[in-house]
Amino acid sequence: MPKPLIILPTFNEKDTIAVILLKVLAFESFEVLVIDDNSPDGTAGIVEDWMKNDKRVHLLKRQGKLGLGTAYLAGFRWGLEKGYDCFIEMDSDLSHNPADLPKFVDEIVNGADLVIGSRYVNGKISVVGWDFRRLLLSKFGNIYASRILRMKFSDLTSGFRAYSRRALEKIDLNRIRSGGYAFQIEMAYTVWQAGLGLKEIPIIFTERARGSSKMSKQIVREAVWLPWRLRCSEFIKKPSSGHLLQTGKKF
Ligand SMILES: Nc1nc2c(ncn2[C@@H]2O[C@H](COP(=O)(O)OP(=O)(O)OP(=O)(O)O)[C@@H](O)[C@H]2O)c(=O)[nH]1
Ligand SMILES: [Mg+2]
Repeated sequence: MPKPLIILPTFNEKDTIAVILLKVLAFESFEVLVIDDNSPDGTAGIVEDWMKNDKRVHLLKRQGKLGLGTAYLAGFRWGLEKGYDCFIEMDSDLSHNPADLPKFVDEIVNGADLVIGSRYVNGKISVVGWDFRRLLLSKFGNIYASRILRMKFSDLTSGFRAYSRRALEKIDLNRIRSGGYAFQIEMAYTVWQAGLGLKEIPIIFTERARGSSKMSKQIVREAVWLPWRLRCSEFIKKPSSGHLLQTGKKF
C-alpha cells in the first residue's frame, strides 16, 4: 500500500480548513501536510489545534505569503524526506472534492507518475459556479498552453493532481521557477519531458463559497509567458517526451 501525503497550501482559509481536514482524514491511510504562509486570519492555529489530537496532520509554517509554487515545492521536499510515495496537491477552499482522492491514489498504484484531475475531459466542462469570463480564461489558457507545448491534455492548469515519488525524485525541483497556474503547467511539462507517464481523470470543480481568491493579473501574465519560455529551453536541452497513458496520442 502506498503512503499518500495530501498537501494543502493555505492563505486565509480559516472557514474551510477544518472541513477539509475532517473529510481527508476520513481515509485512514492518508496524512496531511498544511503549508501556511502566516495567514492573518489564524488558519495555522486551527491546524495546530487538530494536531494535538491527530498525528496524521503536519504543518509547515512560513514567514509570509511566498506563493503557491514555492509552497508546493516545500511540501514535496518535506514529504520526500519523510518517505511518502504518493503526493497529492489539493486546494484548501473546497473547490476540490476529497471524495475523489482514492481515485488519484489508485492511478499512482497502477503506474502513473502524474495524475491530473481534469475539469475538461472529453470536451465536457465540469465546473460549478464560474461566470463565463472565468471559464473562458481557464479554457482558453489550457488550449493555449497545450498547443504551444504540444501536450495533448485538457487541463494543464488544474491544481488537483497526484505525483509518484519516482516523478518527484527524477525531476529537478530546483529548476521549477513558476508561481500560480504557471507552476502547474511547468510541473506537468517537466514530468512529461522526463519521459514519465501522465494521466488525466475527470473531476468536478466547484468555485469556492467562502474566503477570497488569490488570483491576480500577475498570475495570469506569468502563465501566458511560461509556455514560450519552456519551448525556448528545448533548444538548449533536447527533450525526451513522456507518454499519455489515456490515449497514447501526441500533437
Ligand atoms: N501557502 C500558500 N497558499 C496559497 C498561496 N496562494 C494561494 N494559496 C492557497 O492555494 C489554494 C488555491 O488558491 P485560490 O485562491 O483558491 O486560487 P484559485 O483556486 O486559483 O482561485 P479561485 O478559484 O478564485 O479560488 C488555496 O488553498 C489557497 O489558500 C500562497 O501564497 N501561499
Ligand atoms: Mg480556489
